[in-house]
Amino acid sequence: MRFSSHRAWPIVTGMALLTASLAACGRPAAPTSAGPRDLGPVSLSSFKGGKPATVGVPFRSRNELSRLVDAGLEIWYVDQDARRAYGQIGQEHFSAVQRLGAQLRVVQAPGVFNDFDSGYHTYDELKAAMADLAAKHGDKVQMLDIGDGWEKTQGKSDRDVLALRIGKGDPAGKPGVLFCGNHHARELVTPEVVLKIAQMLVDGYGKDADLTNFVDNRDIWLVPMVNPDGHRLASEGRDWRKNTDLSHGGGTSFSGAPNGPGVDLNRNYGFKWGLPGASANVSAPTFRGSGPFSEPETQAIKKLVESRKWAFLMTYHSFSNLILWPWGHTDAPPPDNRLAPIGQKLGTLSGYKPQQSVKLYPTSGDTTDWAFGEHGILAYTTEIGSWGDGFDPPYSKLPKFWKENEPGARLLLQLADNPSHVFGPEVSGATVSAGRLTASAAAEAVEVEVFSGRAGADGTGVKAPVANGQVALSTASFRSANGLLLVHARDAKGNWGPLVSLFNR
Ligand code: 0X9
Ligand code: ZN
Repeated sequence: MRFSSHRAWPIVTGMALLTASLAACGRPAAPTSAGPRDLGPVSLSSFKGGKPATVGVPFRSRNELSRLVDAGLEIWYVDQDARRAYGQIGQEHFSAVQRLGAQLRVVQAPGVFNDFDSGYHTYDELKAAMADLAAKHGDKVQMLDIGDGWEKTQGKSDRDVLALRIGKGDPAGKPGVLFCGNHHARELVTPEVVLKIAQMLVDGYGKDADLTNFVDNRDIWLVPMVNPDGHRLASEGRDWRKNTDLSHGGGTSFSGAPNGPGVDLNRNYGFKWGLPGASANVSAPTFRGSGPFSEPETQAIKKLVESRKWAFLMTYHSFSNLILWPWGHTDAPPPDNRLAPIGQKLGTLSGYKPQQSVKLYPTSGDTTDWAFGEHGILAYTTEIGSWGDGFDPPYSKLPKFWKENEPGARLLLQLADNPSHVFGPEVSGATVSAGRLTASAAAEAVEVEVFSGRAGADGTGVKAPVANGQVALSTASFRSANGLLLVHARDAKGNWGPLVSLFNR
């Protein structure tokens, strides 16, 4: 049974609960510092029915890890402290990895493969849910077709890369924020989380002051399913990662998943494309494509990104509970001092580990290196879920993943009008009562300022001093159509902090 498409949060039936708890019992424990359970050395008999083996492998250096990836090891999880990588290897790559001298061990596979729980949206259901949001909230939500899946370009199927654009009024000049999901087909949680952001925004409009500010004063784009053709295979229970482009070779069969034809969309972006950290082998799970942006799906994102200016891009993946930022292709620190501190905040809010992405393993041609390297967009990857969750956790875990990721999505929307606000002091507990705004401010705050309706340039608002961490000011003179007040604090060095919204009522 599938739940009706417009209801992304199905009422959990008794049966679904029972299934979820059974699944939870059968799931192997998340890796401890000792890692997933060791099941012995890898041999040819580890590839049961020609299927890839789940493996662990020690490595000494990042370059060594890179060489293993180039030889066909697909990494899912890296234990940096123990210097062990865990993932999957297909039989066809086994000898190449062995030739590098790697000590491959079979380990307990992650998660329970649920074969696409009925709560997850198929492409058709997602499209219907997006259309429904646009139909019900036409004043603030638009659904747009931003490009084709590869199959559509061949007349083989009809799947598009679909986007929601959320914002009220003329978007010109408003800060742009882009959220993407599902570059990798089997990472099932990721389109759901992006759809949840859209639902949060429309549900909270007029009720939650921050969300009202975001809808009124941001140009928010959501592309929940960048890889709709691949997702179809995943929704049929296949362990698929890439798109389904057959034009580069690699055969026509998807039964050797995740090896086989298709391009890794997260290696196909045109910045430092072709450097180590992506495979030139068509059948490998990290095949980079025949050239930068060889795929219609990445072309769709390129066209969208190049259509306006953006403050942030967030792309959701699974799994490993990580927050990652550029660079992924080099150890060099990224030339923007805001990337790391905002990434650290995202880490604190989600409970995930924040790090520069190359520290996980090197990649070239990924979304965030391109968005940042080519366009200066502050771009992040979030890897949702633990080893125990795998790529296909029970749908009943969605509320947990949303709880972990909602605050980070809000942070990016909040900072979008000036990401440097990450360096300033925070304001908390702001309320308006009987015509007076009161709030607390971080210890280093010396002054606050208030804007009405939408934020102005730093330093141009109505000022009030901070005394003993407290602020009080009359709101009688503030009037705006949306009833919003926006308040933030400044430290003695002149750094203004993030703007907090509240209703002047
Ligand atoms: O390898 C990827 O594309 C991402 N991980 S996943 O398991 N979802 O496939 C991570 C990309 C981030 N970039 C780097 N680690 N350099
Ligand atoms: Zn991924």
